[in-house]
Amino acid sequence: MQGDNDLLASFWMPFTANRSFKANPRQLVSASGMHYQSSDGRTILDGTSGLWCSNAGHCRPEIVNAIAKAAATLDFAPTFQLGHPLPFELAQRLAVLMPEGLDRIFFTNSGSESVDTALKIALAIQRAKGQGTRTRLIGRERGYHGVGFGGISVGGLVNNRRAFGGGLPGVDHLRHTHDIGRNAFTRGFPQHGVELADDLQRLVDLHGADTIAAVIVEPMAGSTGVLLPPVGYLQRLRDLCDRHGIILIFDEVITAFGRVGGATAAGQWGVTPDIITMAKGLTNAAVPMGAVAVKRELHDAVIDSVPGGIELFHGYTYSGHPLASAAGLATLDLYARDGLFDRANDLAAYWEDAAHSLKDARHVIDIRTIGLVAGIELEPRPGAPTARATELFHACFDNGLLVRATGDILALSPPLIVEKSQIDEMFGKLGKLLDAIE
Ligand code: PXG
Ligand code: PLP
Repeated sequence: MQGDNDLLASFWMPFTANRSFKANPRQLVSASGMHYQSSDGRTILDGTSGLWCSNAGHCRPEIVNAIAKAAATLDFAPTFQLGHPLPFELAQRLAVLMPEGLDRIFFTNSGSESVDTALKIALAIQRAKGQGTRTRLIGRERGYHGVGFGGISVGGLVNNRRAFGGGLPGVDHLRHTHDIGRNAFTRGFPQHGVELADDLQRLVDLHGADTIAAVIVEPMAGSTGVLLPPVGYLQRLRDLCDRHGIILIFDEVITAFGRVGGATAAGQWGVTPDIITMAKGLTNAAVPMGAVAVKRELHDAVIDSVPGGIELFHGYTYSGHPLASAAGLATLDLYARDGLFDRANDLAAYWEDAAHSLKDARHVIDIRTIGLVAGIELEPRPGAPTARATELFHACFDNGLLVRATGDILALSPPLIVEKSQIDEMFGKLGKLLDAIE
């Protein structure tokens, strides 16, 4: 017999301990602004913008109405060899937010698709420029680039890789930049570690620049625990890529749309890559959508390399979907109208102080913040790594606060509409729960 009488059985949940969830389910049933409502009737303060994505807060009427209107006007139209107005408008608006030069936009449905798209575009660019021997892709340890085969190949998380075979051939990795020994409790960017960018030079020396197509990094590694780039690191990567003809991709699925105080980390931190991947905050997560921004001359190289017909054999049925495009336009309007990127900047110092108030709390071995994101690293419980953070995640939820736990790190990334009193509430609760947990 198909199906099951047990309502929870059929949904194979993503990145979830399915058995323990289904034994003790925690469900969210509605949301508004800074809060979720749980199925047992409690109000939960959203310390993580869902999964780093609802940057303008939940169920904003402007976005809801735009989606409803789009659904009733043009529910779907192909973008293969046909068009409809909304994605053109959104691409043009998005281009304005990108760093100078990156004004050609490809639409996807997620961060993972954006990453695979960016990697494929990088390969196509090299080939179009007569550099077809450049097929090698470089990622970084502790990088998270989603779950497509491209993304897990350049990604640097063993759990996301080991069950799934060898991945793409010819991939290599830079070392990660996380160094608590030298950088613990630094405010802002860590002082130590710029030399780790020279790993790219080592890979050039090892493999030959003429085999390397692209390097992809998160400007700030989000999901592996808020790992900030050492001072000078991103610029040095940029310089090495320029010297060796390597395409630099910034994966800004988390950092774009205000998280670090600007439209992109690239713009905010003054280092311009060749390609930027985005998703999440693009539509405030109200409809799935991702995007890839590409430097105009690199885009043109691909277009001009083909005498006629389709230039890039790539695209998704839902690239530029009407509902997603409408949600994106309404979201960008909200960010601009409410000045939410500036708000993140204005609140950053308060946020940093609030996070660092936990410096002497039990178990805490490092605190890192930038913009409206914080990583709080805990001493692993002896013999039970990750258990402490996982228990804290559950304890926070039971006490009305949503945080993320990754390894032994707690990550907070609230909607950019957060109030100071809610920041106090978040770190106040965390402090008490840290005290209470073993
Ligand atoms: N790149 C980066 C930098 C990401 O953070 C992806 C790609 C993949 O995006 P999609 O939309 O395919 O999930 C991400 C996603 C967490 C967490 O708990 C982080 C992500 C997703 C889910 C959970 O830190 N990042
Ligand atoms: N699989 C099959 C059989 C398909 O026909 C398609 C698209 O037409 C896909 C996968 C890809 O789906 P999407 O374009 O939504 O990524």
